[in-house]
Amino acid sequence: MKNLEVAELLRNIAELLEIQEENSFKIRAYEKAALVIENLSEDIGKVWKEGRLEELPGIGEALAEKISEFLEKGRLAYYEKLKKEVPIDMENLGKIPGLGPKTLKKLYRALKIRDVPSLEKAARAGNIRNLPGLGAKAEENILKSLAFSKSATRIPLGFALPHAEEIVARLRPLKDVKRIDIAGSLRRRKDTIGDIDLLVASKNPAAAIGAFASLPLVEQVLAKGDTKSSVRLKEGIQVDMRVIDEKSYGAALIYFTGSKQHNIELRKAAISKGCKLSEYGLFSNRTNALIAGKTEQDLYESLGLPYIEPELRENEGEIEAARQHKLPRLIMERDVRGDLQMHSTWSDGSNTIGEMARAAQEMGHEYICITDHGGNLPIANALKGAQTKDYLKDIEKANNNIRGITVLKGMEANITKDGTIDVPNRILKQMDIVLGSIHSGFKNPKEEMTKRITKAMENEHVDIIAHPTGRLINQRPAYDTDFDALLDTAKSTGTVLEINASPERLDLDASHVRAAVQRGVKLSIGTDAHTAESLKSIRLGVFTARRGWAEKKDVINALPVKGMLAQLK
Ligand code: DGT
Ligand code: CA
Ligand code: CA
Ligand code: ZN
Repeated sequence: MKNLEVAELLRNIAELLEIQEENSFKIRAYEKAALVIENLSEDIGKVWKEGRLEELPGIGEALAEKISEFLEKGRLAYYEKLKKEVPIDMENLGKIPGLGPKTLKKLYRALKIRDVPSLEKAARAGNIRNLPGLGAKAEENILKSLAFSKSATRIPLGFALPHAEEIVARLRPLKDVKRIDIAGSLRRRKDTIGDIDLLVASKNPAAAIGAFASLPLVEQVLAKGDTKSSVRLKEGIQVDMRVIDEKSYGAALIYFTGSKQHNIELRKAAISKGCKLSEYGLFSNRTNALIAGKTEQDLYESLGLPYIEPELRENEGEIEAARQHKLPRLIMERDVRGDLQMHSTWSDGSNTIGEMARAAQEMGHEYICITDHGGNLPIANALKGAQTKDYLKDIEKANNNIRGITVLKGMEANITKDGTIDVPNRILKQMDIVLGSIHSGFKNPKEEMTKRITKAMENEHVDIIAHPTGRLINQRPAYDTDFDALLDTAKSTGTVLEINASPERLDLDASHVRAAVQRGVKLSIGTDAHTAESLKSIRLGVFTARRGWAEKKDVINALPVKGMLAQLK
């Protein structure tokens, strides 16, 4: 789909027009169209081919013509002309979070900043803090944003995992592969990964490596040695594979799972016991004998520790907790009994309520909550007040007709700029679950964002704050909030915070989950699925919960339906 590309084009045009101080109606028209297309659930290419561009809200003849030209030719003459007129590299500077055209214009006038390198140079040199209206805080934010843009080359967990699993599934049956596991940050279920690491036990490393390097998914073999190889997949991801003898497999799995910091701490623990730890095993200093190495359990045990789950291995207190036998009993995929956020054809989803419910029932869910968009969100085809009755009837119908699953009535309502909910209480009241979420105004100052969300939490109808930080992995950083204040209000109002399991969100992230768990704030896991297929991403939410040290008791949808509903306001 070219939707994001077209949205970016329109947004770039809006920014260029703003720098040129064009008429604000014109600028807003481009911005609005960008938002519409970004949130469109169908392929813009398809809409164009079917001649329906002008049916989209906010897209008139002139815009439709420009979008057509871009889709047809891959470029837009009007945009190229604008770019030539403006000496600033908006395409790249505009991608840096928090840098709007107004700021860029200032930076250009004062410091001749026209591209990313000149921006970085000026920020590092401390030249930005002295500009009127910018200051030290702005300079710091610019440096942070530059770091964010650089880290955006990492691969989202939900994209990498299926590729790794496919490789494992192809190699596992081979006779030269005795054991195989995903290792590295992917095994730790980090939200983004640098590369995929695989570990194999084999008596014939050459054969295992040969099979790996000739997999159909492989685009290029980057390195091929006796016991290790690196390849690049057609999807652009690098995969490192290491082959090791079975007697060292557990030690190697610990070593290559990492994190590096966790390993360093384990090595210290080994030294204090008069031993040496490497990827080959735990050895006695005195006799050089192998003490443990075949399994991870043996090895942790020999270090005087219980087994530590991979998601916890970040050297963030897990070794200390293990020593004191205070490790959490992490929630598991099978503990989750339902999915608390999804959309249907009643708003911007692609499947009917019945199709969503059937797919969820097949996955083994005991219940789901349909949470179509309500309120003032034309881009997501939000439900109008008058549709509520039929919407709820449709949910009831699915609930009655589909056996083995409870279908709950829900709505995802917007938190407006001042923190009110843009759906009337008489409608909210009819729902089993109301999600409150932010879909606009992401760049408001910290105090305002915090106020918006805490005010929404104080609404007696809002049960869950959906995607509470608004981050989109690699695309948009979390909006600025006082997260401790959010936790305080969540706690005092009994509002649940969502772990949005959608592969591009994972919001809350692990560190926020951990803070919520410590504060005793309850969590929910929801896929935010817009298709039946994406219901499967529920596991990404569970992984994130686990990385945040969450137990079954912390997550409301690990409860049976009655108990879960009893946890709400
Ligand atoms: P990534 O790929 O950037 O998301 O992060 P990781 O953790 O997967 O790191 P990677 O792929 O460089 O290496 C995989 C694991 O191998 C890492 O988690 C720990 C281990 N490892 C790599 N280099 C070192 C090292 O220099 N010292 C120690 N102790 N372990 C290492
Ligand atoms: Ca890695
Ligand atoms: Ca690696
Ligand atoms: Zn949403």
